[in-house]
Amino acid sequence: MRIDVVSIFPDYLAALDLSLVGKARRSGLLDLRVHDLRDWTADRHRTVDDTPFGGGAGMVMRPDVWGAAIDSVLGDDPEGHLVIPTPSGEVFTQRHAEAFATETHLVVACGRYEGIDARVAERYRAAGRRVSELSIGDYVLNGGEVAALVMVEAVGRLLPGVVGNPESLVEESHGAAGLLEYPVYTKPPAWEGLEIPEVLLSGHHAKIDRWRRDRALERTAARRPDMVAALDVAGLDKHDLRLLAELGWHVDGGRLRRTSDAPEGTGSPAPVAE
Ligand code: JB8
Repeated sequence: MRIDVVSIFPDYLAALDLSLVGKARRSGLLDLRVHDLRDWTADRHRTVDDTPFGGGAGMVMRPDVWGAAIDSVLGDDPEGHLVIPTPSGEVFTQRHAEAFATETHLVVACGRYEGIDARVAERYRAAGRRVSELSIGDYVLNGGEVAALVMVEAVGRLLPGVVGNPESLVEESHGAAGLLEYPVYTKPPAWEGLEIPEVLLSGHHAKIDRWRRDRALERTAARRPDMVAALDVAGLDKHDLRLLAELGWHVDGGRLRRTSDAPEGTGSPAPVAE
């Protein structure tokens, strides 16, 4: 797979030489190219921004400079998919990462200031390109570079051959099960007066699997009630449903719903209003 990242701070992407993604690049599984947007400026000052039409604070990135950069890195590849990190985008999830990992060519356009002139996304969509405007979460960064790092790492680790043991991709949080991961432990078995759960030493694999699933359900109910509400009831067994009932969730119209007066989040009762 090829990924081009275009930025006015290409050094921000230096971390992609490291670790798993760096190894994928060196092995040839990932052809990752980082570019300086200013290489496509036409003036002596290498200007990439200007004042916003309609007024307002800050500066907006010029569409002509971005158009030249994007045309150049897309070349004649009809499959190139334009990805624009922006706090106004839809939220980037593991589902996006999985879909992107099946593609041949992504071009990630990292904006700064108040963002990129809206005609850039419009122009490539009008030309029949795939264009995805994506946010990595509900907070605001100073530019798209950190979001690009997140997306490249999330996609890169899913490319065939990149993660040594593909089984480690199966059970993880935000996978198909729709649950957070269970807690994990290693040596020493006693540390600072804390012991590991005894069942993990039992060698009883069915019991360990059940214990892990219970902990995953508890964590998900406490931390991510939105994920519990989105669970496919058909994928739950009677033990799951009994535990979820204890945690304040019941099946209603084929979906999980919070039982009224159920314990909130951490499992402690909701505070009573004064
Ligand atoms: C200017 O918060 B973000 C983000 C913020 C940005 C730009 C891109 C992404 C461009 N500010 O994900």
